[in-house]
Amino acid sequence: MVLSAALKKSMNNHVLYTFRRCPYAIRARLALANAGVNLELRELMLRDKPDDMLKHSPKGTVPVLITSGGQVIDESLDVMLWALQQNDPDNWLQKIDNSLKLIKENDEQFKPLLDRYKYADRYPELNETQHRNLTLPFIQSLNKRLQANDYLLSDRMTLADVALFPFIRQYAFVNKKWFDQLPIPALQNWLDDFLGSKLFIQVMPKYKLYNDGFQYHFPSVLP
Ligand SMILES: N[C@@H](CCC(=O)N[C@@H](CS)C(=O)NCC(=O)O)C(=O)O
Repeated sequence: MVLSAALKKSMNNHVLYTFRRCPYAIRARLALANAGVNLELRELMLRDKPDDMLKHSPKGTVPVLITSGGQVIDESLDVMLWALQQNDPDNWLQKIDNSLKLIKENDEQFKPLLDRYKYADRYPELNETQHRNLTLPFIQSLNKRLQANDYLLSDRMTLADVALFPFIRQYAFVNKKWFDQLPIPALQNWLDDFLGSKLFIQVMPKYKLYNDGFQYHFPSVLP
């Protein structure tokens, strides 16, 4: 069978289905970019997921990485670990057990509280301030860690920093004015540094949609 050039190309490349603002997709792109993994990026909207993505990963969440060998990796943490196993130039995998513990706390305990605060009108059993109050112990615990070290687990960035950052970003921007006046300067500085970093900017260009016929080389070529 003669393959079209496009099909041949996509068979040789890793492919990433992603949604720009999704915190899970952001953490995956950060790890992939830092590892220098070249891939074909396919941007989507959650309400209009490409059929070929759903064929590979019917659960329908982003990110989804399909490796050139055909392996489907559809959990963001697994994408990060896969990327860093290819190449981990800054040793983000140091203290991996502690990283995984903190990431679990973020994903399983903090994230549901963040959703309730961000979408408080969908959870009317409490008002927004009450929902927000429930998030504070975790936020304060991160600030305390950052008072002790430059990063969450040590004076070097680890997987935990990269995996949590997109969620803290999302949390801060629910009400940035309120977040900025909290007495948590260590966490605010950590967030600001990350927001201004080359790596973050590199993974946040506005891509056109794969369903409209666009796909991009990632991370090197900006659209
Ligand atoms: N546990 C998954 C969660 C990914 C996830 O929930 N992504 C959201 C977007 S931020 C999603 O795709 N939701 C599906 C939808 O809203 O249709 C992971 O870590 O990759």
